[in-house]
Amino acid sequence: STARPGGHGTVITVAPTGAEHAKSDVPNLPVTIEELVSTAQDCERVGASMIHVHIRDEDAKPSLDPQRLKDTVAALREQTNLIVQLSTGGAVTDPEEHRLRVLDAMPDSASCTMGTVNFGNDVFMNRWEFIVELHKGMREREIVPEYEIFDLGHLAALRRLLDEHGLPAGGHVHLDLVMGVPGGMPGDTETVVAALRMIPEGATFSATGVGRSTLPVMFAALSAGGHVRVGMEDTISYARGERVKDNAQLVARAAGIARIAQRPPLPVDEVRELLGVRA
Ligand code: KMH
Ligand code: ZN
Repeated sequence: STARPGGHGTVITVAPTGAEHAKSDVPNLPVTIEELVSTAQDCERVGASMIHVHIRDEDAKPSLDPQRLKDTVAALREQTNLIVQLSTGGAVTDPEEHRLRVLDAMPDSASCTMGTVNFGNDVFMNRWEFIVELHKGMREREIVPEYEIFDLGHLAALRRLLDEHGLPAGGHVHLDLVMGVPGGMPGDTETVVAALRMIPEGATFSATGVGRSTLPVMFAALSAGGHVRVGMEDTISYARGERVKDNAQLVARAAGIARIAQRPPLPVDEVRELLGVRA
């Protein structure tokens, strides 16, 4: 992956909101379109090139409302230069048809989770046929997928998907290792190394460590040539006993670590080229 456009730089994705934290528990979580845009701008300024978006409704509850998704994509496109990635994962309770409909909001990119996984006390359901529908739906719309890998078996499923159904829009494969979810793979160096052997040839990968695995996963991913995803979807604690101030604080820390690793944050236009996302 290091010989591709983008050289040795790092793609920093911010996942500012997610579907799991309640606004009442985490008051600084961005939930309105205005809060999301302002967070996105702050994160862009300190080194993010892509934003992984979950939206919330008027009551700050997770939502997949089609009009609100379209308005969010439009607002982020108008007011930032970030690559806009919508979550098709939604919340664990979202039905498949609502998750598929996310693609009609026409983001630059969308997530595609590569298998079912226990998710804390819940089950995050991703049937094979649903995965195939998402993959094809994205290709028809020229949306670039980011394959979400919660467990090592999901990498075997990704190989099967590419073998049976071909490459995604843009011709490049990018995936994200989501590590440390209770029920999924652990967030540690050994597991990053195990994943490396199963990542398809020529693919790029980022990694995100949930909760206290945030920093170990970031260091392991950077040293293995990977990219990073950070944000309050995955981490609300900055250090032991210290809450995250805002998403930009997490992006700024990742950018600093990436620079120290001689893997500086990549500008958005280079990331578009790297991932095959249209300008
Ligand atoms: N909220 C999780 C159940 C994704 O965005 O694609 C799923 C998730 C993955 O966050
Ligand atoms: Zn997500």
